[in-house]
Amino acid sequence: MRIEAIELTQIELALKASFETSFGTMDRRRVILVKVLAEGVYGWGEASPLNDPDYNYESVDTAWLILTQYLIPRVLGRSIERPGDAIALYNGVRGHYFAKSGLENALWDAFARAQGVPLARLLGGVRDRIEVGVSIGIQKTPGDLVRVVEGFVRQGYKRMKIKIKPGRDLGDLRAVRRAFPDVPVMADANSSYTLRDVPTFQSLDELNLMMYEQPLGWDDIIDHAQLQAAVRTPVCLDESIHTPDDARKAIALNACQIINIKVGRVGGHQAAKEIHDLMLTRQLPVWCGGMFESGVGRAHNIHLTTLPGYTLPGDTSASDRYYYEDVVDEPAVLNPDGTLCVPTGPGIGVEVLPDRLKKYGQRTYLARASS
Ligand code: OSB
Ligand code: MG
Repeated sequence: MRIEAIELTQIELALKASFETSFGTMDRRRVILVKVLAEGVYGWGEASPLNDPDYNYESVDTAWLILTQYLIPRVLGRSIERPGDAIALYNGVRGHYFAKSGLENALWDAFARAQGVPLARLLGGVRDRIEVGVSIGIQKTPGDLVRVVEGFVRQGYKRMKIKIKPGRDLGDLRAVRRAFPDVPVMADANSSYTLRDVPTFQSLDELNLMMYEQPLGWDDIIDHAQLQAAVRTPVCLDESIHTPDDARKAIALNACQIINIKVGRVGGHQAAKEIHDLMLTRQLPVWCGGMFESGVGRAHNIHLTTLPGYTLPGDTSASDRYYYEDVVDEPAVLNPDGTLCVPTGPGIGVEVLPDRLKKYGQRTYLARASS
């Protein structure tokens, strides 16, 4: 398939409720939508680093720069046989996986559309619905948190992920546990603790949480192994896993028992699949993380989650949990049993609405191959 044109649109959507984590508060979400045109078909991807470089080193502006200056010039006019072949064309560009995933995932969508099959089929998916949970930001008080959790439990979400930071951990999680003794609950620290906090995690062990997500350094796997050896609750890595090699090393060191796979953080579906396959052969569970994606990235997450190793509910909540209005038709809607349906049309199975791109677009870029 020859890559003939690539179009970028940066959009900005207002969040229904601001989202506080250990690294800051977010009210508006900017992402870059990537459209690829190739031999009569198109495909959509989404580059979704955070607005600012506070989750990892990428931001929306660095992704725009890397896409326009380094990735697009390397793939434009080139022919590839499989979507993952694009990686070899820009492998010389180190890191910047969110930028790369926007491009690679647009190619996955285009290949699936060209074959007339849902992306899930191309990826090797085995489910037509996926179980989902919700990620809940730090609230003003533990009482407020319990009320927010209650709302999501009522809607049917399968597990509650609570953001924590030093000083906002035991009190908040004990309050949630007291109110909901049987609901699956986990905690995400976004790298806000150090090994000095091991006793805090040993105390949290009493609450029977599903896992501690990324408690320590954003690029660490050594200290996490020390923490895992000191606690009963499984450690799950998010920020630290950028490549299949990172996953292999983390497992070899016993730094975690679970991995949160974010397709953007690892550069696209090819690497996400390799990490999934590695974990499956080790009989270790994975789940699909999220980055407050728009409808394009959300659809990619949903198709990815159909692979057999995604045995824990992911962070891909319904569209109305984040935004008043999405940029795609149909938006993802929560079923009463806490699942999302996998779109059945070709590719990602949702269509980007041109009027919404106009309404929420901030800048565009178009590059065409010379014929
Ligand atoms: O650490 O998983 C995270 C959102 C933005 C950046 C990092 C994270 C998150 C979430 C929310 O937890 C996931 C989602 O609902 O899309
Ligand atoms: Mg996380």
